[in-house]
Amino acid sequence: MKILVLNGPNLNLLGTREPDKYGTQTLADIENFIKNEASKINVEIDFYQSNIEGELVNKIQEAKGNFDGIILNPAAYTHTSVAIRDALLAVNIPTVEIHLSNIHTREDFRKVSLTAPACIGQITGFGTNSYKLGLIAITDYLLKN
Ligand code: CA2
Repeated sequence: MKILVLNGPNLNLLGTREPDKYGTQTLADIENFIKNEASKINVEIDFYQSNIEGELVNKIQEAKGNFDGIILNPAAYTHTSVAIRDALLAVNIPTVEIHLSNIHTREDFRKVSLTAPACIGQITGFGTNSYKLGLIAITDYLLKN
């Protein structure tokens, strides 16, 4: 099973600023963590981050035929991106949206996700463990569907 882990804008800054909101782990730490979890269950991970909306759209389009599922933290594009939502709907690859923070306890604009309706579900608020929970959710879904 092959899973694409896609990360949106500013997540490359993780561990350097705002540790109260997003924790102290870097994105490289999260990549190692999720790849280690995936290796235990024989899942192959491709891990990618971009600050550019179109590059995330390209990655989603290229995932068709190459990945069984997607774990997506669209970061700020969660709340704005019709383009990412449309790409997810176009490729129709099962996707779990994840967030480090609980977007429903933050500012009102973060409570709305344009991308979640194109996903099979959303995991939000568990810090780095949101990635692990996303992996459990997507692999379990793919085994049953
Ligand atoms: O909680 C999440 O995972 C978010 O997707 C993170 C996004 C935010 O816009 C979403 O509402 C929720 C922000 C990622 C920015 O990460 C930073 C890391 C360090 C310093 C500054 C930003």
